[in-house]
Amino acid sequence: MNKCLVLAAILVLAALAGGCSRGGQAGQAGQITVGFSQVGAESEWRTANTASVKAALAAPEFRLKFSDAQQKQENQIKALRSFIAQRVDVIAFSPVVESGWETVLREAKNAHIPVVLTDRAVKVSDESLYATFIGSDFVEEGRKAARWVLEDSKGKPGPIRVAELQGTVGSAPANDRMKGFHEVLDADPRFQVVRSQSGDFTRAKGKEVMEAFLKAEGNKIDVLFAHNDDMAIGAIQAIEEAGLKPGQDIRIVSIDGVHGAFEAMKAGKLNATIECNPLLGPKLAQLIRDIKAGQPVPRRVVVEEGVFTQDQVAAELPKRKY
Ligand code: GZL
Repeated sequence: MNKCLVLAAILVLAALAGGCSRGGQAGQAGQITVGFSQVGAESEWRTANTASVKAALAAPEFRLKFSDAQQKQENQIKALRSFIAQRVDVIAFSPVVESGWETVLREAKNAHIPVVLTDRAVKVSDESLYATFIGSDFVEEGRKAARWVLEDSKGKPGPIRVAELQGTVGSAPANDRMKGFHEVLDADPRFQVVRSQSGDFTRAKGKEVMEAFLKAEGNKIDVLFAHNDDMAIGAIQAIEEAGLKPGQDIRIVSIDGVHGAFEAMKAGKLNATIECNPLLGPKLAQLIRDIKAGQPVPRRVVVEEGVFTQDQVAAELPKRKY
């Protein structure tokens, strides 16, 4: 009888020990438990980004805990604190805005949990609060949009009246795309930015703000720069409802390169989209493996991306992966 009790106790202890490795509840031995906090589901880009991350971290070596913050920083901070309490192996997240992360990132550091920034950056006083940042160069994306406007406006006399639909207030893509766009455009005195306001990266808000722009400017807008394709697609609806021809009466350039943008270009309603690659999953998975294996990782991993205009749609659309 005693032998049975001892054997049972050994089996129970072994099971508990196996389940107590970092990663909270019983993850399989050797799995890397990853806590991922996503911005939300606000755009086609975000949908593609989430699909890429989930697909890459579905590999058996990972155990993914995924949280959707619905574009609220407080939800992301709660999620990060929950990942810390669950003692995940690595935290990865796309910070909805640039500031306000110092405290929770210090809590992760004190818990010896490495943090990977994906897609968007943070502003912190101590760069050691995160291991690496994988994402696009948003300032360059803004410059590319302005360079397209300059090219498209070659030979046109001023004043050329520009409206700008900004992304989420305080977010790295909104701040940096605006910075890059104005760095290039403001050098040409023909351009007047008559309206600039946030559409929060969504189609609905993009349409609503564009309606207000058109009303305020008496439809006298020549160029629209939208920080993402979703807001441009919303604005296209507003432009049509105002009786104007998007892509002709108002020349439109936006950023992301999502499928909807290629469809809009095919219909002649959008003139150009600056690619912002959301397919970060595979590179993120490799960074997490390397961090877990104690390998050095670069502080910054930039993704390559192009510019697409209407004349390229036929050739490019079949090749698009998002
Ligand atoms: C950019 C990403 C932005 C996209 C938007 O990397 O953070 O957020 O441009 C998305 O479509 O909502």
